[in-house]
Amino acid sequence: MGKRVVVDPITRLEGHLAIDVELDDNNVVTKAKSKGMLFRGIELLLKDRNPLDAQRITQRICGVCPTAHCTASTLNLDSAFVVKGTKDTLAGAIPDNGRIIRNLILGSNYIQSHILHFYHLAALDYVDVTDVLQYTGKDPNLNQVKSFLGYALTDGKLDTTKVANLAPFWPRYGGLSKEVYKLPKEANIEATKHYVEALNMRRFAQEMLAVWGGHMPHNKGIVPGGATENVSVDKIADTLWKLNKLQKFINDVYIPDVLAVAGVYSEYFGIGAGYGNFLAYGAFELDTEADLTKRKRFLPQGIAEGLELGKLDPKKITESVKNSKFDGKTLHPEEGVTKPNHHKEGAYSWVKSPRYDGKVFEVGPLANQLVAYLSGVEQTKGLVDYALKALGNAPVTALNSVLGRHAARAIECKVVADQMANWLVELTKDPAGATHTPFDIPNESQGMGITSAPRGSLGHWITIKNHKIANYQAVVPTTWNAGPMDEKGQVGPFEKSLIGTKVANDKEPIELTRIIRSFDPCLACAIHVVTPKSSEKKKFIV
Ligand code: NFE
Ligand code: MG
Repeated sequence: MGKRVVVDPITRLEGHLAIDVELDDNNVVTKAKSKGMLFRGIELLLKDRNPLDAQRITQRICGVCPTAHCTASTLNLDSAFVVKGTKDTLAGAIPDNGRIIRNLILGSNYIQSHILHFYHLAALDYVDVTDVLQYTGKDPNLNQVKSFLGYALTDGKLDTTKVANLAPFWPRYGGLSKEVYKLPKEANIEATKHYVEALNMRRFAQEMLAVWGGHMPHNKGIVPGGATENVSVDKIADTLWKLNKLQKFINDVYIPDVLAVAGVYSEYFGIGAGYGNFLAYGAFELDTEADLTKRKRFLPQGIAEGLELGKLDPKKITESVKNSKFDGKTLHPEEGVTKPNHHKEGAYSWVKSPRYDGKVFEVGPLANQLVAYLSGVEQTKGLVDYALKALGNAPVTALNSVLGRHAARAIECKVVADQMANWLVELTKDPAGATHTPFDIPNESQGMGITSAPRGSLGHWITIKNHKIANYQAVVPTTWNAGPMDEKGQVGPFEKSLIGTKVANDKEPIELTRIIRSFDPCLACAIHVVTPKSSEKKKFIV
């Protein structure tokens, strides 16, 4: 048995994830387990409720991507509900303005989420904020950071016994090592400035969402039948103003920073490869074709095995629970069950293992952008080719890596932001047009809502009986990526991407956390948070 290294919890991601790996004598990972540490319960909570509640309740799965759950649940209900007084499903009858408003709401969440991930979750793996102690200029944000770092100084020098005061900048693997944190001083200082600026940028994105969705999180704008808001010139102008600031930030700051990190840490193009199988449901509706596998989407739907593009067949999706803490067998989500069993023999995660055609697929911006690239989406193609050239003519296959995931996320952020400007212009065509179609809820029905969340392919499935939810299942991006080994012995994408990695220092395995963070995990989504041991309400003194 090799050396065991456990990282529990991995910080700077959403929720509670542990990784448990075995190293050989050369410190190379030979076995890896990805462990979701909390029970999910939202699906059980939906049973027997009014189907309309799904739009409200599933948004509570997660504070980062409630918009995506709102979108998936609404598409799900669109496909299960019918246009008032007819038998046609609502899915084919969404008015154009409603469709576009939905795109704007989801797009705002993408931009917020991708900026959040790069700057506030991942960048601290590469950027040494402590170089700001040497900053002598007048930038107020940098001087604030410098003064914050002052909590850990003794005689003007960083004192590693005091760094506990420096969260979220510390604790970190690699300490003060310049072999681990390799960016030059000026780049570290500049990136820290952008870290603070990015907070403000995220605010603009959230506000843009609120213009069309009422508020963020848990918007009320995307509903079965279309959208609740009407179009107005004020809303278009307000959104454009905010979007322009975000586009400038993405072009002048985010993309250059990702390329700068990629240039200095180029070995990470060779670290963290997954299976090379990618799955994308697609997102951002360009028409209202009722069948979601035929609907035209700005981010196209498809699967890529290596560089071979294929068509998605949602019937081929299953979830295995072999090593998950649930009873039951491998099922399609339409028939999925949620039967928790904390003490199940051999099970090591609360995450299920989604599979496509029995095989393991990775989801996320890399999957979306690779499918878009192979489908010939112009905007993506241009940016991917530009990035690969800027990185010394790297081949497309190099994207299957830690840096590939970061680059794809930045590219996705830009193409979505740029397209949002086009949608705003499109709204000026018929501002008085309807945004919503009235509907009936059938006595019995089934639905499917598939879209892409910021972290990748997200699907909701519903069965309605007696006008109530008889079964509801969500198969979530981080479930695809973080799931454990299945009954065929195939490990999940996180596990696959860790195996084969050489760790320089097994006490501070930063290679492993860099790999995991490149996926942008969200365990709240993957599992949903319910405390299994206690039903006691928390008490607060106000
Ligand atoms: Ni909780 Fe989520 C996104 C969804 S991820 S963040 O994006 O759906 O698994
Ligand atoms: Mg599920």
